[in-house]
Amino acid sequence: MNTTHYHAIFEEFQIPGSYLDSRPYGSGHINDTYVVSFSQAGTRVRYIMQRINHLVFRNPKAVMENILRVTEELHRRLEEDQVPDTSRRALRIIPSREGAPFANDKEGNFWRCYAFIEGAKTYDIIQNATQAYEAARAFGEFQGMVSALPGARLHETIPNFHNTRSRFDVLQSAVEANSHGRLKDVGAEWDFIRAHESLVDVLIDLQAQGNIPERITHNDTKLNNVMIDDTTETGICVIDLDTVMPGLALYDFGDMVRTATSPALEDEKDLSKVRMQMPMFEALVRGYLSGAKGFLTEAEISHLAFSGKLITLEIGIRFLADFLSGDTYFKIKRPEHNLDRCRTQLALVRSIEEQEAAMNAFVEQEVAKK
Ligand code: ADP
Ligand code: GN1
Ligand code: MG
Repeated sequence: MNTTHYHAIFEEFQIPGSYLDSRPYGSGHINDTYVVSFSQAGTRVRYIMQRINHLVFRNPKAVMENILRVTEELHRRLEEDQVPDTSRRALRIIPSREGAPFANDKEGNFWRCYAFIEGAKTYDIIQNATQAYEAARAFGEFQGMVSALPGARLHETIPNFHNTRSRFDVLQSAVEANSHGRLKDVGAEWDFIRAHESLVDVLIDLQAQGNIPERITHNDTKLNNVMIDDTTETGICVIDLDTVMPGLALYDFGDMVRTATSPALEDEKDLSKVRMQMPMFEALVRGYLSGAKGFLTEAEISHLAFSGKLITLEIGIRFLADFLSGDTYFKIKRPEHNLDRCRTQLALVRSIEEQEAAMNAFVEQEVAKK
């Protein structure tokens, strides 16, 4: 990062002490994230500074309004429940000098600043079943803690974000447009997705029939959006709150299955490494139910395994649509990056299908236990 240029933005926030240094941070696909250090009475204190991607989030003010409400509610609940170490258990927004939850730079970009959660990390690949359990418990508890958020309905920061029918239709249009001449490279992937088209309406129909309720959900429950404490290995803090908005609980569980059951990276080229590992799924189910069982309906519980398959298919659809449209949405580091990502998703869908009966049997058995 050009520190001379960005130095100005640090000064817009209520951060005491003197600036030390900064560097790009994390492996998110959307925002630009930096870790920034300040010297405060001789101590190095770190912050996370993020430029919100306003091509993805068209209304950054609405995003920050949501996040402010949600983080205030989380801190209130944590304090009410007298949970120890509350300052590390929910994101804390550092306000701008004007008292806003964001600041603008000269180009009109929106920046925000969070206190850095020290002594914890995020993982791109699951290391063990304890992490799966902890991530799922943390996301489940998160849903519980924001369920009674007072005030108006949250803004939909990205409309139709998990509308799998509309995601499918967008891909179909990208196939028809073939704007970058890439359709010839994706025949097998498009065939696979087309053969699975009927899946995309299942949750939408269940919601329309009143069998699955709208809730406040996180909507981006990637494994690397929960911080795991270095010492205790507990899921200490749910982060990346840009997409917290009305949604279905199953979107959250499904994305955990997508990102926490396979031992391969999302962009792994060797597809033989991609697989749904049953012990990780079992840990996710146990962790999620420990945090969320109190409020889940029967229809939600019976679609836990299905949601993993659906959300993995959905993200595969999104990666393929972005590849066909010239890679305008997800950050890429190589020409076929989005296609590689799509392929891992479809391989994981296959692996889930092979084990879906066993996954469902496990859920039933767990629910019957308690
Ligand atoms: P993106 O939307 O681009 O995924 P995230 O908000 O997830 O951005 O941030 C990217 C990475 O930065 C995270 O995966 C995490 O490792 C790190 N990170 C974000 N917020 C914090 C924080 N408050 N404390 C420590 N690390 C953080
Ligand atoms: C993006 O921001 P990040 O990297 O946590 C994306 C998710 C996708 C994910 C795929 C706002 O998540 O929806 O599932 O990439 N976020 C947005 O890795 O589109
Ligand atoms: Mg993230």
